[in-house]
Amino acid sequence: MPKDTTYKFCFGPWNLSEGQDPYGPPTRPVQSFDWKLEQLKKLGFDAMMFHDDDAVPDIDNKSDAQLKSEARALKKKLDDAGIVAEIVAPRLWFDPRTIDGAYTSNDPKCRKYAIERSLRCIDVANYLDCDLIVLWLAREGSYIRESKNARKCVDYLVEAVDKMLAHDKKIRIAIEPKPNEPMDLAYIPTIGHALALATQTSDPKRVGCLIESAHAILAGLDPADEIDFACSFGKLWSLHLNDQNGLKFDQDKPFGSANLRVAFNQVRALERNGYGKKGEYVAFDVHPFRTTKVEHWTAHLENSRRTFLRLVEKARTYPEAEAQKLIADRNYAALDQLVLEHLMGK
Ligand code: GLO
Ligand code: MG
Repeated sequence: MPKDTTYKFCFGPWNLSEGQDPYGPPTRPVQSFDWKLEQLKKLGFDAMMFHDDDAVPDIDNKSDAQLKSEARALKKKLDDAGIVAEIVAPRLWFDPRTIDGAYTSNDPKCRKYAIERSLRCIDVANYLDCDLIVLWLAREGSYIRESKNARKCVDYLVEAVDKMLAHDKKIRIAIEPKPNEPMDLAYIPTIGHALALATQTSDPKRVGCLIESAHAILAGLDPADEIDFACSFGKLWSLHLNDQNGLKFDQDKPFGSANLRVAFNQVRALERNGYGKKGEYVAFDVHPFRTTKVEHWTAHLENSRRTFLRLVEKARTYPEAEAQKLIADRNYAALDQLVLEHLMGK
């Protein structure tokens, strides 16, 4: 496998999923968290990402004291394994109180729940010695346009983020945009929306973003452009690399699996922006195919990292001078072919 020390890698327990989809049950036996951590360690990844209830299962029914002791026990387990907690994300899409949205629910009791749950998520992050939480705003949007007041919803989102920033003066928040699924239309569909929202909060310096390749593609955008945009504001604090074959359900395919050239351009964008140099991680938010056998359960993660590292080599050996000549001559047909030849190799 190609070696590179610039990048540190990460995935979450949900990336070793069991094969369930909306139309059918698991296709692999349910595995424990400890098994998943062991796989991560065996694969030589550096960090794990968490939902609050991956860290403290059944979190809503746990007291603050229980939350503290369970999160601390997990921290010890991670320390013993030499693994860091990269991020913690409040899972705001399972509970009945989040049916009609979490921070943007029409019901004030539900909005209150969502905020309280997020503050507890920050507590979990603190116990895990992690200063970054991720907000994937799964249900902040609508199925029926007229069911919510989108103007008010922006205020609700800012209010929720402000409460989090006030709860912990050191916590940073990375917003992970996605244009649809589970909602028909989400309120924060792109990085531009996420960064605009950040400017409205009480401490914009502590609000940044996370780009997921598939989510950018679902928004009809090029993930590499999203990376450059976020980096030009110094706001790309985490990353979910994966792939997506066009506009359909969120596929979370292995990185580069659908479009190698789009993947290459993401790696080039990361390289030119020095992503990873301030300690940021490359996470793969990828899932095994439903057909995957137990003995191949971790292949999608290994393959994603392998493709990523091979593309780093491709980015570093890209014939830049030749490309610049073609650009100066506006010979984009030749430039196009240069890229293809470089990717195909000899
Ligand atoms: C789903 C998202 C999801 C988040 C995760 C962390 O489409 O990509 O996997 O990344 O829940 O917040
Ligand atoms: Mg993601």
